[in-house]
Amino acid sequence: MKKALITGINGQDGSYLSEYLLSLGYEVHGIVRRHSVAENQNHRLVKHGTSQKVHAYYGDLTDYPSLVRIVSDVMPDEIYNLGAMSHVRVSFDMPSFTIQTNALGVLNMLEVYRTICPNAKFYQASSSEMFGNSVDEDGVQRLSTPMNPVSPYGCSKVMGYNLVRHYRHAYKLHACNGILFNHESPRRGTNFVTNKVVRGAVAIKKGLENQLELGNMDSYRDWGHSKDYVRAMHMIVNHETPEEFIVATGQTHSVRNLCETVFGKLDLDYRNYVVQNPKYMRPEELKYLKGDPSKARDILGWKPDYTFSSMIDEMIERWDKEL
Ligand code: NAP
Ligand code: F7E
Repeated sequence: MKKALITGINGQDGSYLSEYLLSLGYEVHGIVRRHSVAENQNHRLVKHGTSQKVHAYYGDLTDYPSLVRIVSDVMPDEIYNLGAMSHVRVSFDMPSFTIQTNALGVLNMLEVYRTICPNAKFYQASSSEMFGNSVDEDGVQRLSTPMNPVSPYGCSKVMGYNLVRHYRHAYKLHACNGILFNHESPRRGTNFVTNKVVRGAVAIKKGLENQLELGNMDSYRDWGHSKDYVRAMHMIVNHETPEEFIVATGQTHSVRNLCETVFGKLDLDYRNYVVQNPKYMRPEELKYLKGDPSKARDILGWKPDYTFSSMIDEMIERWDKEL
């Protein structure tokens, strides 16, 4: 039985990945952070019925001794480093914590990996936010597109990405990066735009709220489903050679189009309900993302099961039940 260790196991991706690895017969271990409300530290695992099936340990990416203890105890075959301060807007408010966790945290994990279980395989959750506003002439980001991050989050992820490549080359480790474009689901945090729009539209439809406040509606994102993307993580780490892969849908939608689609599915016109609030704008915005997933498709055989539309349907269903 293979052993996987997941940092950020209580996050959106961590919860789907643990379910997927359990379905493949893995023994799944994960790191959770202590929270003053104990129920919150593993709430996604409890909610989706996996808390009793995984082994959870208190730890933190910024706390090196905790990582040494956990990795020595588990001796994993595969490490998935998903833990991060993952909200781009919040990274402008908390730049130091963001860098500590998303950049120095990767360094901590790599050192522990290199010294304790160098024969394991290592996956790093890298992000399309690393590209910033670089776009190739044909309107796509690919592995050769320059990285010019435009947020503390993007800067921290570039550092993590480069550290993984450096450790792979310097110490001959099986360490790889998945550069994942935005991926969503009913489990997405409610302060990310997709789930915020879906929750808000369903609340308006039910007469519980009467408007939705958003920031910039003219940015474009390549949105896929987390469930499809965690399958890609497993494929990337188990590819015979450690490499970089882009995971994306190859399609892009504006935030405005997202609103049109979500409200439209509920027979509402978003223009009657959505208002802009400068509080949700960013000091610097990443305007446009559209990824080229051809390497993952051709080499790994990865392809998504969900479409933009079926993903939104699933998210609407969650809020319809919950509100
Ligand atoms: P998420 O829902 O925010 O989950 C992040 C997890 O990291 C949470 O469980 C969080 O713990 C944990 N965490 C935060 N700070 C930590 C620290 N200092 N030490 C240990 N754990 C810590 O994010 P996600 O959407 O699942 O994303 C997973 C990873 O993929 C992240 O690294 C993210 O940056 C990256 N990524 C995401 C996307 C996307 O569109 N979703 C795209 C590209 C890359 P709590 O549960 O206690 O808060
Ligand atoms: O914003 C705009 C916002 O916060 C998407 C993370 O998973 O993907 C995610 O980062 C767009 C931006 O995601 C609101 O300005 C408008 O243009 O959902 P988001 P993100 O910043 O793209 C990348 C790939 C990651 O790696 C990150 O971890 O929507 N927008 N109005 C808004 N965004 C939010 N959150 N809230 C609004 O009210």
